[in-house]
Amino acid sequence: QVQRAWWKEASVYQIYPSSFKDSNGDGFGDLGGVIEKLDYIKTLGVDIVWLCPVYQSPQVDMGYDISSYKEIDARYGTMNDVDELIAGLHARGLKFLMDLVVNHTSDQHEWFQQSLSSKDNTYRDWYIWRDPKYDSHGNRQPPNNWSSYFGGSAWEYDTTSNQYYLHLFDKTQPDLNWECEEMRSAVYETVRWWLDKGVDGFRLDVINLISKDQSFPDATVLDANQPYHHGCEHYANGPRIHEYLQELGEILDSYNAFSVGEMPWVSDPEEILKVVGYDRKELNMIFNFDIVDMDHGPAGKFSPKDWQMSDLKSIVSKWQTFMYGNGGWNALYLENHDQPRTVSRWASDSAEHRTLAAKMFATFLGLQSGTVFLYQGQELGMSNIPEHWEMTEFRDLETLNHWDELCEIRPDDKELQVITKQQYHIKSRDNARTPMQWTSDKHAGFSTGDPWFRVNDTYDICNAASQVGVPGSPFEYWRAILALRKQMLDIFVYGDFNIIDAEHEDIFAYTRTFKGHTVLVACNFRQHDVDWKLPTELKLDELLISNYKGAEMNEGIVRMRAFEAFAYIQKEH
Ligand code: TEU
Repeated sequence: QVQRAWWKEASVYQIYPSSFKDSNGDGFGDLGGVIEKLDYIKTLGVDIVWLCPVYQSPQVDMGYDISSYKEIDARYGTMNDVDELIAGLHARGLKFLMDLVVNHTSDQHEWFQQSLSSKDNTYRDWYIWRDPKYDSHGNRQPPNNWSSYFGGSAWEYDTTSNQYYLHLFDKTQPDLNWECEEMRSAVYETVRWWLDKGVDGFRLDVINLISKDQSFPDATVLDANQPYHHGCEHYANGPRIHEYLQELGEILDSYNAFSVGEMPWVSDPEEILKVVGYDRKELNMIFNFDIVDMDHGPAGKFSPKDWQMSDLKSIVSKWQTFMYGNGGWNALYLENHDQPRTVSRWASDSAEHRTLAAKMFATFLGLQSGTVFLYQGQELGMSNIPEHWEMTEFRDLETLNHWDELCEIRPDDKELQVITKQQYHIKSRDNARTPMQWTSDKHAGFSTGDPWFRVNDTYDICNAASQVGVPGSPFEYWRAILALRKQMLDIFVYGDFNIIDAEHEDIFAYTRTFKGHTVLVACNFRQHDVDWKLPTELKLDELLISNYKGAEMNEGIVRMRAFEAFAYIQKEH
């Protein structure tokens, strides 16, 4: 018997504020814009809104570099706007999640400025400082060989103190030292401060990276041509992670708050169960990266790799079954502000197939076991930035740093440059960050000014105004999926999950079962018809939802049309 909890029954809508809605015409989305669109969000049928960081920030990494935890960046508005937003959400029965980034701060944060100022400042120990190493020629080297996720070494040298500080992300994002008790207290105090303000919970940025192996060992060298290496084995779910998460979890639990932790580079479900196990009181759920890393090639995210249906099936099956059977819980997602658009990445964004594919993915994801996360624009079937856009249109530091490094290291390798550019068009984070498409008016109704990031060319055919209330639209389809979860909580939230026809290369099918009731969900991931032999124990009895009019069946064979998806409930026979 699975434990019931309100956060298991909820669905979440994620807002990337810069690109959501601009209310003052400066070209950046803002809090006023979010407030304007609360009824839209309510109509969709979600229960919780997760807002990406709006804290004061130099915006080197779009707000994931926080310079003050208790101030709002002027780009987004004021603290009054936050209060108004919380009140507006609560008045509609919606809950509010802040995005909390406490693995690192901005280098402009007062804590870091103090820490940097001298070796004996009381804040020195709030960040991770280490002495240089020296090679056999006496040349100064960083303390170890770890790479930063945004390029180069993970260590930055400070001449004044002759020490390096650690930054797993950009050099303007120094890592906090969780070994330091005063620092932890300050973080916990911040968490309480926001909860007291009326925030209902947090999405915790890279929260599994906070505990590092204190001997800071070198990373294993997988590619000897690279100067720096992925050191995650020494800090992803590191030595003291559960201790810290229990301290944090105790506070969250005392407020009955919602928590979802971002947890890259850990795929061991036993380890994750220690975080999300119902009785562990660490976090409610985490984002794992197995699906979204499926098409990352051997040389990293921006190298090509074809994914196989069998990969997807074993990943989904693993998490669904393991968590269900062991008192854990899943966060279900395909998109967020770091991931490209699903229709373009794994299906088709052609005029003919885009909306079918969007609805197929809604069926695939939305009827699984877990809490559903929808990212702004996903409910409209928004697609990646168009192929003809040049490098000058890209904005994200991850892509831009990667490109600069590539051009520097391999200036003459034109072929690699072409391949890599294609990969940006498939996987760059920028694909998710183009402004929200509200209408077919100028700038897609996102802003009256010049948008900070170019609006996707598709806005005339893909926008909210042409979808809300329009039968057959991706928006209305998502709305129906979320409503179905609510109407049939026992099956869709608490029911058992089973993969059907596990070997099939084209059809992703599963059942959800609760106390003798079974729903069959089937999705054709291909752009063409697939004849699927319905397993004999299953029947197409009563149609719950489909992106076509219902299945076409002949003598036990279902002809599944391009990107067709459906759910049927079985009658008792
Ligand atoms: O992301 C961390 C992360 O692990 C990756 O998804 C990262 O964004 C990148 O795509 C690796 O290829 C979180 C935030 O979601 C991201 O926006 C921030 O840039 C990052 O942490 C640093 O705070």
